[in-house]
Amino acid sequence: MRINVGNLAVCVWLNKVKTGSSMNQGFLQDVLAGLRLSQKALSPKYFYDEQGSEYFDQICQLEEYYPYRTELALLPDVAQELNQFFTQHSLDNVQLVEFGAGSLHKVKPLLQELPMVREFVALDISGEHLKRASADLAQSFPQIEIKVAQGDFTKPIRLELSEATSIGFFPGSTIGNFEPKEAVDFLRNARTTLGKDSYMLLGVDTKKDRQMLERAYNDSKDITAHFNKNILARMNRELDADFNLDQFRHVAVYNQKLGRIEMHLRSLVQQEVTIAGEAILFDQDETIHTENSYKYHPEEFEQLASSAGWQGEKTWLAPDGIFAIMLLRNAGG
Ligand code: AVJ
Repeated sequence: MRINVGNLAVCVWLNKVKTGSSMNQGFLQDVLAGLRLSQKALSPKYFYDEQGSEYFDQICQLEEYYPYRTELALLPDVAQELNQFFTQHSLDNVQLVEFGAGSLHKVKPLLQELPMVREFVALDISGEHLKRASADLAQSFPQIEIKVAQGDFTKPIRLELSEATSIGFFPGSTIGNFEPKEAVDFLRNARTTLGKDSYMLLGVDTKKDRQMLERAYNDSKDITAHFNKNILARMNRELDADFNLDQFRHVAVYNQKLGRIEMHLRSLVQQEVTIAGEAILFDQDETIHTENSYKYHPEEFEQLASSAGWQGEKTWLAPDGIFAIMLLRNAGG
């Protein structure tokens, strides 16, 4: 059997594979700390329980949400050129490591074109979702060793590395969820995780006009609103909270100065909410900041990556420059 899920073999790869209960502990602590801030805030990583991962998959099918389909359309070309590049560099034993692997749609075009990939390691915070997706992937690629692990990749992780050259894969512009400083930390950690002579392939959403950006996060079917509010529903389910979802409104705006989409949940009334016995007060119009999605000019991102020890090797741009896929090389040091 090629897939190891939730067993001891998985624990060997990760410093800490969070179990259901310790995950909940961390969730409660983070929630209470975040909601005590003067600008209330929650980490977007908590969107992705079963329900949230499902909503996110629906977002990816929306006409307004250009990042998903734009990146997916770019990947076959990227994969072909990567094949040439790796062949030229005589890389014949490659291990692909995907961060935040989710539904595993994006890796398929890569696995199809890259015969040198012998092993695929998928990390995601939503274990069940990943488990289902990986069973499907294993069927399509019987020749590739597939390993999946539930884990929080915002923390440093340690992988049991084979002799293979490691290539990190971080699609979807999920890197945009980090503050730029945190993105540098993540990239530096990834460099340690992947080892010397490694590469990193990243999806980066680019800066563009406000209208297109805001449309992508304010879809006409309100799926993004459900996705955003799911974090409230999740607290109700898991933390014995009593949020009334109708008393909050989804807000997504482009903060041009900071180059990021911000998602918030705005309290429509003054109200008190209880979470695990703790009372939290909301003024009318007060918001919970639930997500940042940073947008970068490709050169700007290269600059950021270089401060984490990664050198820009190649950039693929979608038509009109609306999305970028970037290959970085571990510059050592
Ligand atoms: C998964 C982080 C790339 O920022 O565009 C989609 C998440 N939030 N719609 C993004 C998201 C609202 C998405 N990432």
